[in-house]
Amino acid sequence: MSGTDSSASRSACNSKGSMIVVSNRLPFILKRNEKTGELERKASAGGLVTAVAPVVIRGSGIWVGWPGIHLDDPNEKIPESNPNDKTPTAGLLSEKIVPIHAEPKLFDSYYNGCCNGTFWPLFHSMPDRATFIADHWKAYIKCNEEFAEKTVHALHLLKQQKGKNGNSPPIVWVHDYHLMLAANWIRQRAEEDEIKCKLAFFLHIPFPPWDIFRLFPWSDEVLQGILGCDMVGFHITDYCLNFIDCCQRNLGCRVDRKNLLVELGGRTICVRPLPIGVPFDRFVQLAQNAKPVLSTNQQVILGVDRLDYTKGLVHRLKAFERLLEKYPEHIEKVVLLQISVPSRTDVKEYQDLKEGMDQLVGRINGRFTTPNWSPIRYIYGCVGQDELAAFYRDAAAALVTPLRDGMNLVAKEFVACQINKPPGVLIVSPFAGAGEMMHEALICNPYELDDAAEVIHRALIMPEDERTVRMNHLRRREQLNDVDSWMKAFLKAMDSLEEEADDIGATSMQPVTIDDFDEYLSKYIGYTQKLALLLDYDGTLAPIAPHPDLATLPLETKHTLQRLSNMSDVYIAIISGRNVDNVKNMVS
Ligand code: ADQ
Repeated sequence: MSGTDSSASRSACNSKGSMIVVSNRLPFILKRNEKTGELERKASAGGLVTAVAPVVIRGSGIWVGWPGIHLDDPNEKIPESNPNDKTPTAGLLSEKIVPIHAEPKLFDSYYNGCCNGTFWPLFHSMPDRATFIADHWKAYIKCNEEFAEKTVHALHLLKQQKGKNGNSPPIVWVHDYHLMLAANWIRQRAEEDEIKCKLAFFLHIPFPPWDIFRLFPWSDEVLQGILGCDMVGFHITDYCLNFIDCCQRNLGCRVDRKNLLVELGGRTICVRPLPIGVPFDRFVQLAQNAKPVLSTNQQVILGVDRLDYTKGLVHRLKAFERLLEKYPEHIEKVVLLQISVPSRTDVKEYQDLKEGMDQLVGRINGRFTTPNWSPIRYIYGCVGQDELAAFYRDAAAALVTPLRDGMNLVAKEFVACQINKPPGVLIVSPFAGAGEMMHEALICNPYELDDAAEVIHRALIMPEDERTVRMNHLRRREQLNDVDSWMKAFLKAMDSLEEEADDIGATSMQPVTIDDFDEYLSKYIGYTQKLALLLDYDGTLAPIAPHPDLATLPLETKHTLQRLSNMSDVYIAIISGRNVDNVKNMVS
């Protein structure tokens, strides 16, 4: 498969109204230059920014968020981007930025206390790690109010601006668990000021089941906050259903599970699965251009994660240790390369994890190291995108085994970078959103160490043709469902996608190809893991004969059908104008 085929679904998209993005962080951070004392922008390179920033810029929209620094003077001007800046936010003018300022202690209580101390573990179904502290919740409310106020200010700015999107109402897109209360206040204040807008929320982490969610003492307020939106998006249908369940059981809302709708206060809120993708073609390009960084003949198993307890790193190391115990033939032949980017380093939980990892790596290496080889290479740090693409490209397998994860972009980036033959093998946890949809990966329950060791062994010895078939399917799906198509799906769900003439032509004029057919079928076969064969009888299974009773099944066809019908994941249906008994007679 070519990694750079272009498709209509991946052309740039525009929104009908200007877009205001509201996220905890701005799409870049501000740093003070130590020599000049001036503020400077430092770019962030995430997929979300890559997809969303161009839409905001083209539609003359605004980004509301915290700049990553507490400024003494809140009126200090946000600098323009550096003239050499080639990142997607380079075109985001400072007048299109509305920064959030918060008193440092309050912000810490909101961010480290409530967001990362409560919602992060709770929403990842780890309630024992969550703290429920009223002051943190109060700080969360205050900060969300501040974000809401600044968003209403942004709406006023758009109203004054006579831009290209003047006729359609602006879209306000609130992101993630930091801002679950903001939408309701934005709606109320916009209504008071007679400003029309469409409101959307997207959660990047899982939405937990009701019996976990209700542990949060102020869970009703959270739901009411989110339901201030017109559309609420999650990565996968399971999270949508969890949310709908909570709305019904906590708030007594009328809900429609089939069409994913919730009713509250006379409004109907749409809930939609919108699985995020990665900038696939950019990763292909990076992989094509990156110099090799692994100088070893050993097979490399790769792990790339933020150092977070949800990512299952301790379990992963233990599974690798089990592999070496059970299959000593891998000793001196295989290396686990774990790259962990420091994260939330001022939180004790994360400091403990770092210490635990250091000790475990030391213990396993101490146990198995030989004069020529150590089983684990551990990089505690952030690596550049080029280097990352080279690691992805050259690894024999990737271990993406979180205990819980909203989606997990690493799995998708790895797949995009598999441009070499034979390709590597993706091992993914069923508890990541990615595990729900990347069916051709090897699925591995990170809690079950023995089985995880078996799965790693299977990946290491997998024949080339099996690797290739699996990876081709994975790559095709991720290329089609890249981050731009996620952006389009979002705008469609908001009924705010500006159809381009090219797009309309492309979808209505292009002939259906075998690839389209494969893609269509893979949705059904892949999702259920079952194969349904719908077979026409006369003229297909049996040759046309002068009389219907003479149209019998050839023996070979009969045997094939028998073999298929014995497989538990294959369903066979015969389509015919004959009556049922007659068809049964003919095939039995
Ligand atoms: P995260 O929890 O941060 O995202 P993930 O989706 O894996 O998790 O994204 C991590 C990103 O950081 C990837 O783009 C990866 O390349 C990069 N990264 C990780 N380690 C790195 C390292 N050592 N050096 C350089 N880069 C590194 C949250 C949710 C996820 C959801 C995303 C997007 O928790 O479930 O997929 O948002 O919605």
